Amino acid sequence: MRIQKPGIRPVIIAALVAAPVIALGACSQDGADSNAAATACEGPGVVVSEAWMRAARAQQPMSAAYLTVCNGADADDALIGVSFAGAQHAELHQTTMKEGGVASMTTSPELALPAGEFASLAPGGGHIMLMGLEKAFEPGDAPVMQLQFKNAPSIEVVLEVRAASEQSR
Ligand SMILES: [Cu+2]
Repeated sequence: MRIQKPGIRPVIIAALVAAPVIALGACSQDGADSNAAATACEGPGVVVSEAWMRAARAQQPMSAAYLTVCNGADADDALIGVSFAGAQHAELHQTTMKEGGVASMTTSPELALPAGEFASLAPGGGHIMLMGLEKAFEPGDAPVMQLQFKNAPSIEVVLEVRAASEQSR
Protein backbone atom coordinates (compact mmCIF):
# COMPACT_ATOMS: atom_id res chain seq x y z
CA MET A 1 0.00 0.00 0.00
CA ARG A 2 1.34 3.39 -0.94
CA ILE A 3 1.63 6.11 1.60
CA GLN A 4 -0.03 9.27 0.42
CA LYS A 5 2.05 12.29 1.25
CA PRO A 6 -0.08 15.10 2.56
CA GLY A 7 -0.01 18.18 0.41
CA ILE A 8 0.82 16.48 -2.86
CA ARG A 9 -2.71 16.25 -4.21
CA PRO A 10 -3.42 19.98 -4.62
CA VAL A 11 -0.29 20.27 -6.76
CA ILE A 12 -1.42 17.46 -9.06
CA ILE A 13 -4.88 18.96 -9.40
CA ALA A 14 -3.43 22.37 -10.24
CA ALA A 15 -1.25 20.81 -12.94
CA LEU A 16 -4.19 19.03 -14.54
CA VAL A 17 -6.37 22.10 -14.46
CA ALA A 18 -3.61 24.03 -16.19
CA ALA A 19 -3.11 21.35 -18.84
CA PRO A 20 -5.66 22.67 -21.34
CA VAL A 21 -3.82 25.98 -21.36
CA ILE A 22 -0.53 24.40 -22.33
CA ALA A 23 -1.96 21.75 -24.62
CA LEU A 24 -0.99 22.42 -28.20
CA GLY A 25 -2.47 22.03 -31.60
CA ALA A 26 -5.60 22.58 -33.61
CA CYS A 27 -8.41 20.07 -33.88
CA SER A 28 -6.67 18.57 -36.88
CA GLN A 29 -3.36 18.19 -35.08
CA ASP A 30 -2.23 15.67 -32.55
CA GLY A 31 -2.13 16.34 -28.84
CA ALA A 32 -2.68 14.87 -25.44
CA ASP A 33 -5.70 12.72 -24.81
CA SER A 34 -7.74 15.20 -22.85
CA ASN A 35 -10.20 12.60 -21.64
CA ALA A 36 -7.44 11.03 -19.58
CA ALA A 37 -7.28 14.11 -17.41
CA ALA A 38 -9.91 12.99 -14.96
CA THR A 39 -9.28 13.77 -11.34
CA ALA A 40 -11.24 14.65 -8.26
CA CYS A 41 -13.03 17.99 -8.14
CA GLU A 42 -15.46 19.78 -5.89
CA GLY A 43 -18.52 21.73 -6.99
CA PRO A 44 -20.93 22.91 -5.87
CA GLY A 45 -22.74 21.39 -8.81
CA VAL A 46 -21.41 21.68 -12.32
CA VAL A 47 -18.66 24.27 -12.70
CA VAL A 48 -17.13 25.25 -16.04
CA SER A 49 -13.63 26.68 -16.32
CA GLU A 50 -11.06 27.27 -19.05
CA ALA A 51 -13.75 28.07 -21.60
CA TRP A 52 -12.16 29.48 -24.75
CA MET A 53 -12.35 29.48 -28.51
CA ARG A 54 -9.89 29.98 -31.30
CA ALA A 55 -9.94 33.40 -32.93
CA ALA A 56 -11.55 33.42 -36.36
CA ARG A 57 -11.12 35.86 -39.23
CA ALA A 58 -14.08 37.29 -41.12
CA GLN A 59 -15.34 34.75 -43.69
CA GLN A 60 -13.69 31.91 -41.81
CA PRO A 61 -16.37 29.21 -41.75
CA MET A 62 -15.43 27.32 -38.61
CA SER A 63 -13.68 27.46 -35.30
CA ALA A 64 -13.52 25.34 -32.17
CA ALA A 65 -14.19 25.90 -28.49
CA TYR A 66 -12.76 24.11 -25.49
CA LEU A 67 -13.59 23.91 -21.81
CA THR A 68 -13.15 22.03 -18.58
CA VAL A 69 -16.13 20.87 -16.55
CA CYS A 70 -16.11 19.84 -12.91
CA ASN A 71 -19.14 17.79 -11.95
CA GLY A 72 -19.22 18.44 -8.22
CA ALA A 73 -22.64 16.81 -7.85
CA ASP A 74 -23.24 13.41 -6.30
CA ALA A 75 -24.59 11.87 -9.50
CA ASP A 76 -23.08 11.37 -12.93
CA ASP A 77 -24.11 13.89 -15.53
CA ALA A 78 -23.32 14.65 -19.16
CA LEU A 79 -22.92 17.66 -21.41
CA ILE A 80 -25.55 16.91 -24.03
CA GLY A 81 -25.96 20.12 -25.99
CA VAL A 82 -24.31 23.41 -26.87
CA SER A 83 -25.55 26.53 -28.55
CA PHE A 84 -23.61 29.55 -29.64
CA ALA A 85 -25.20 32.75 -30.91
CA GLY A 86 -22.36 33.56 -33.33
CA ALA A 87 -22.60 30.34 -35.34
CA GLN A 88 -25.32 28.58 -37.27
CA HIS A 89 -24.52 25.30 -35.62
CA ALA A 90 -22.44 24.04 -32.70
CA GLU A 91 -21.79 20.43 -31.91
CA LEU A 92 -19.55 18.18 -29.86
CA HIS A 93 -16.72 16.57 -31.80
CA GLN A 94 -14.04 14.10 -30.96
CA THR A 95 -10.68 14.07 -32.75
CA THR A 96 -9.07 10.68 -33.06
CA MET A 97 -5.68 9.80 -34.47
CA LYS A 98 -5.54 6.99 -36.96
CA GLU A 99 -2.49 5.01 -37.95
CA GLY A 100 -0.05 7.14 -39.89
CA GLY A 101 -0.88 10.17 -37.79
CA VAL A 102 -3.98 11.16 -39.72
CA ALA A 103 -6.51 12.96 -37.56
CA SER A 104 -10.21 12.63 -38.13
CA MET A 105 -13.24 14.07 -36.37
CA THR A 106 -16.48 12.43 -35.44
CA THR A 107 -19.52 13.93 -33.82
CA SER A 108 -19.98 12.77 -30.29
CA PRO A 109 -23.43 12.73 -28.68
CA GLU A 110 -22.30 13.85 -25.25
CA LEU A 111 -19.38 14.49 -22.93
CA ALA A 112 -19.63 12.17 -19.93
CA LEU A 113 -19.31 13.94 -16.59
CA PRO A 114 -18.66 11.37 -13.87
CA ALA A 115 -19.59 12.59 -10.40
CA GLY A 116 -16.76 14.31 -8.59
CA GLU A 117 -14.43 14.45 -11.60
CA PHE A 118 -13.10 16.90 -14.14
CA ALA A 119 -13.75 16.33 -17.82
CA SER A 120 -12.09 18.42 -20.50
CA LEU A 121 -12.50 19.31 -24.12
CA ALA A 122 -8.98 20.26 -25.15
CA PRO A 123 -6.96 20.54 -28.38
CA GLY A 124 -6.24 17.13 -29.86
CA GLY A 125 -9.28 15.55 -28.24
CA GLY A 126 -12.82 16.69 -27.79
CA HIS A 127 -13.98 20.10 -28.89
CA ILE A 128 -17.09 22.06 -29.65
CA MET A 129 -17.17 22.67 -33.38
CA LEU A 130 -18.57 26.08 -34.27
CA MET A 131 -19.89 25.91 -37.82
CA GLY A 132 -21.20 28.68 -40.03
CA LEU A 133 -19.55 31.53 -38.13
CA GLU A 134 -21.46 34.73 -38.65
CA LYS A 135 -18.66 37.13 -37.82
CA ALA A 136 -15.00 37.39 -36.91
CA PHE A 137 -13.94 36.59 -33.35
CA GLU A 138 -10.91 38.35 -31.96
CA PRO A 139 -9.13 38.46 -28.61
CA GLY A 140 -11.08 40.80 -26.36
CA ASP A 141 -14.44 39.59 -27.65
CA ALA A 142 -16.58 37.82 -25.08
CA PRO A 143 -18.90 35.45 -26.94
CA VAL A 144 -21.42 33.55 -24.85
CA MET A 145 -22.14 29.85 -25.15
CA GLN A 146 -25.01 27.93 -23.60
CA LEU A 147 -24.37 24.45 -22.27
CA GLN A 148 -27.12 21.92 -21.66
CA PHE A 149 -26.70 19.02 -19.30
CA LYS A 150 -28.59 15.81 -18.72
CA ASN A 151 -29.26 16.67 -15.07
CA ALA A 152 -27.83 20.04 -14.13
CA PRO A 153 -29.53 23.28 -15.20
CA SER A 154 -28.17 24.97 -18.33
CA ILE A 155 -25.17 27.24 -17.91
CA GLU A 156 -24.03 30.26 -19.89
CA VAL A 157 -20.30 30.67 -20.17
CA VAL A 158 -18.27 33.51 -21.62
CA LEU A 159 -15.55 32.27 -23.92
CA GLU A 160 -12.11 33.80 -23.92
CA VAL A 161 -10.99 34.30 -27.54
CA ARG A 162 -7.38 33.23 -27.98
CA ALA A 163 -5.26 34.63 -30.77
CA ALA A 164 -3.74 32.63 -33.61
CA SER A 165 -0.27 33.23 -32.24
CA GLU A 166 -1.23 31.51 -29.02
CA GLN A 167 -2.80 28.58 -30.80
CA SER A 168 0.30 27.09 -32.29
CA ARG A 169 2.86 27.43 -29.54
CU1 LIG B 1 -14.46 19.31 -35.14
